[in-house]
Amino acid sequence: MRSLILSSLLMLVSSLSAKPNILFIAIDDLANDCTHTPHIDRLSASGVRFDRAYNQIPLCNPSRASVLTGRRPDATQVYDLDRHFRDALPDVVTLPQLFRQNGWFTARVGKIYHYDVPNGIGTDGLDDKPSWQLVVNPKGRDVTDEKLITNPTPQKPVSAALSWLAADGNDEEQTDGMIATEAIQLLEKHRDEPFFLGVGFFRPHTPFVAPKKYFDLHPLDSIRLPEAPADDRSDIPAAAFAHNNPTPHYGLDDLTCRQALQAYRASVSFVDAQIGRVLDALDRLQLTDNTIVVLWSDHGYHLGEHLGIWQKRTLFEQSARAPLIIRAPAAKGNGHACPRIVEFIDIYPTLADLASLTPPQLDGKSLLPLLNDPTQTWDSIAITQILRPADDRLPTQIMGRTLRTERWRYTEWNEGANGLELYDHEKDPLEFRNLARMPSAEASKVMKAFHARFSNLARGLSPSSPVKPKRL
Ligand SMILES: [Ca+2]
Ligand SMILES: [Ca+2]
Repeated sequence: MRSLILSSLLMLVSSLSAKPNILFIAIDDLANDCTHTPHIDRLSASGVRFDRAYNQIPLCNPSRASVLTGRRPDATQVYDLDRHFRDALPDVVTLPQLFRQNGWFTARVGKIYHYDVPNGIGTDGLDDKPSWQLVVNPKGRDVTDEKLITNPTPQKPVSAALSWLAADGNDEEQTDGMIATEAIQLLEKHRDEPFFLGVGFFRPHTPFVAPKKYFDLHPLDSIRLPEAPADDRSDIPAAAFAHNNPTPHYGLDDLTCRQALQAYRASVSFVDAQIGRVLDALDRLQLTDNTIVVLWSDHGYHLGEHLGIWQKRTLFEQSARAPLIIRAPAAKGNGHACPRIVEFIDIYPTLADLASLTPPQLDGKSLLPLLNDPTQTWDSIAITQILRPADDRLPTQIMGRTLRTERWRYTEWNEGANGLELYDHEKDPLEFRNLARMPSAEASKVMKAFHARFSNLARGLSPSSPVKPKRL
């Protein structure tokens, strides 16, 4: 009897000490549909790829602040690049901080919180000290070679332009190659204790810098810009276009845009190879079976859609949606894609749930049921927002909000009837036809119901309750 009690106690202790590791891989400005990414594909094939995951605000700093606090932008009050979430939420417990408080070793290499790219590379950026026990800030020749970078729009800094460099030298001389090397060293050093390791890659954010061999994977004659109807822009509200990039294709010709797209794709393949190195190390060190891997981009990315939108800061599908893969060891859904609507604020509660930690107040919900059954019914909607500062084009500051269900995208720009957008993803997945301009009876009904959900949000209620129209 005594030995039975003792063994039960031992089992309890062993289950309590079962602390899964977290490998938290953040990529800056990764578009949803990329090619030549064998290592991200490998992770997808062994985890759950979320094909309808939406970030809360498609811009580096505010999106990262939202993911890492698990709060919507209206709680963090971070809408732009220069503000820290602790200004509004001084005592918030961040995702890595929760793990740190519960005995995990927490470390960051590269960009997890916001950095100005490329100027902030090698510094702490807009980091959060309570989150980490250790931080590493590599800085490679992509920064020192800045004078070699091609920038076809010299009036814009390389951080905001479609700028690029097919670089000499090997992967490990670039910042992202150094980040993989440092991450592997940390895995080797800390393999025997529970860890939360944030590995944040700076590419494919502009300037699109990658070693030359990655450009060869994407021959220029295979690169085409996305197509759209000639009158696509006629039904899009003015505020829907990013205030800092209102000119189609930056005024660049087709060849220059295709060169930029080639460079972007090369940067993605370069980052993918670095992710492969880290995943290989996880296997080699026999950590794979006890490590949860999360891969995410801070937002999606435009590559010329709608006759010339590039980068981010829009509420269209390409920007509001973003890559998200979660591989939890033993999750029954591994190897499958999840078609359900999820939000980036769900990442924090999911990881807390997987590690049996009690999180503080959060705005999202755990995706654990979807990790085990990715196609199960999931009653959820996604909300994404963006702030447009007042300028010559928009006389007043505007907060645009968009809502996504499995069928619809509905957007309000606070500009009256002309500031509304509704797209039917069953018939129009590229969002060419704005049904809000001449709404049918069905479209009017849908918009009314969705407007009520935004009102809920403004009143501090969950946007999914209590208005629940059937089958929208
Ligand atoms: Ca970004
Ligand atoms: Ca249109």
